[in-house]
Amino acid sequence: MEGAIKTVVMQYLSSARGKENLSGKNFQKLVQSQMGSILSDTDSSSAVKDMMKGLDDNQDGKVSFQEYLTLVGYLANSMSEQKTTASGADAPKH
Ligand SMILES: [Ca+2]
Repeated sequence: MEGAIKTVVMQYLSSARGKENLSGKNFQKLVQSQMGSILSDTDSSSAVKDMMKGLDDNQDGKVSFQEYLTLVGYLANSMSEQKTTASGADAPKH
């Protein structure tokens, strides 16, 4: 459990490269490298962009840690409801 939380935090920090927010490009890399098997459409950059827009509460074009946690929470929720399958969950949309 602690290891999982640490992974969530460290993945964000290393993807953000010392910045406070993830750029669109770094967000895409993170999603594709770390969430490819539980999210569908991660190979599509337009789908990832749409997902990022849905997460981007303050609409600054970047993903803050809080916004990233929204995605993590969404995925955790999907898993708990067993909606996440091998074929992947739909990306969160607003
Ligand atoms: Ca944002």
